[in-house]
Amino acid sequence: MKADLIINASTIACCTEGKGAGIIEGGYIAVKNGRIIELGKGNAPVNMEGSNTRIINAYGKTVTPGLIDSHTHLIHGGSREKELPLKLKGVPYLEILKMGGGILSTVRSTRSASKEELKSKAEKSLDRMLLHGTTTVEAKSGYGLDFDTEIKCLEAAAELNASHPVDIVSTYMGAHAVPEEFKGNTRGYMGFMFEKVMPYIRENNLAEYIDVFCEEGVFSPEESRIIMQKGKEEGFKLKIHADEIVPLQGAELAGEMGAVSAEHLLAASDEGIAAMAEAGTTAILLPGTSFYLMLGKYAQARKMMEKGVRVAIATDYNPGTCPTENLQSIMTFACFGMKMTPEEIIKGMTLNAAYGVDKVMEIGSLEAGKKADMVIFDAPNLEYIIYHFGINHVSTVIKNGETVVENGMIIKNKGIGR
Ligand code: IZC
Ligand code: ZN
Repeated sequence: MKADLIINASTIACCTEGKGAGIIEGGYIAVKNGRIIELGKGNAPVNMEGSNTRIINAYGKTVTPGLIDSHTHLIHGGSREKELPLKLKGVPYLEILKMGGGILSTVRSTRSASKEELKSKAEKSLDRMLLHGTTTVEAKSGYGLDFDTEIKCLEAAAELNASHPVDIVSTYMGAHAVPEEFKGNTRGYMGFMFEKVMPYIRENNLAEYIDVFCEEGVFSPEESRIIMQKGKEEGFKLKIHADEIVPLQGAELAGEMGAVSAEHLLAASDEGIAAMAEAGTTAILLPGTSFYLMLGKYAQARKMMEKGVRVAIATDYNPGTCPTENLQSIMTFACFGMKMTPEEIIKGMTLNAAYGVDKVMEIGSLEAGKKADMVIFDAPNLEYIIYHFGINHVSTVIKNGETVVENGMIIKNKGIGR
């Protein structure tokens, strides 16, 4: 039997259900066989302190659940730093896409990369995520668009899920853009996804979700509805990139379709917010993207929370609109951009993010019975992590009860807890 005991933690953010982040000041967490068995304030139960138990002294430190990055475009080839001059000249994101750049430029790089190349690039990203405290990540395809490349990307994600400590939740996002070979024939491309790609992914269990980029010049709300309906019929759970730039009633559509999550939502209407609250759709907000697209505008997190919508926060890690794997930087953007409190933010990257990927029974909070996915930050409280921004505060990461990061460095142990 393997056991760990964290003692003397200055702050434990349990992130359990209810108001606030369930803060314990000065506490302990006991872990056995990869699960949390007990936690509380004050001294640890004596019966844990056997010779097989590893003691971790977290004095002066903050313990949180393993962070969940609930929206990323993990697998892709190439990078888009060459778009910087265009961005600085003020050429809008959707304009760059229309010119065949943006997503379509990453599609070209991804198509020409081998599966091994994609895996080794994504593995570096997963390492960075883990070092910054992320233990579960949602990963969307959508830079292949043709059959072979989409499958290559989803297989790469599945193989990395098996070999890397970070758990990956996979999403098929064929509806990320209309590929050049179907230009002007969106319906033809939709038919191809429905007949050729979705059934194969389903049969081979390569994705749990589908996602659609409902946006002006990409997929209209009508097309998005058809894609979501078809995805649902195939047995996928639903996600949608909704109201990112142009208000298209994407939030309303998410509620109507019973999507697990709607993401971005900068331009979501009051009716859309109400529809999401009614349907229990989690809002996954991506403040790093607002910053990086220089939109001068953030999603209305405070209003969504007031209206009873669960708010999760993620990186949107992708090569065009938010090239960072670091959720700690995103905490600072969420705080200053959306006026969220440190407790709301940590809940957004743990419990609410677990709702956003429908894994709340296993992860997302520190409570007896859940997986021992935990981060120890070298910071006395949550505020400090957000305040001292742009650096990595993680000292230790525990995944399934195994220490995978120690003193801020990865201890390589592939296939842990499996
Ligand atoms: O590569 O531009 N919004 N998809 C929808 C993205 C941003 C990623 C990209
Ligand atoms: Zn995205």
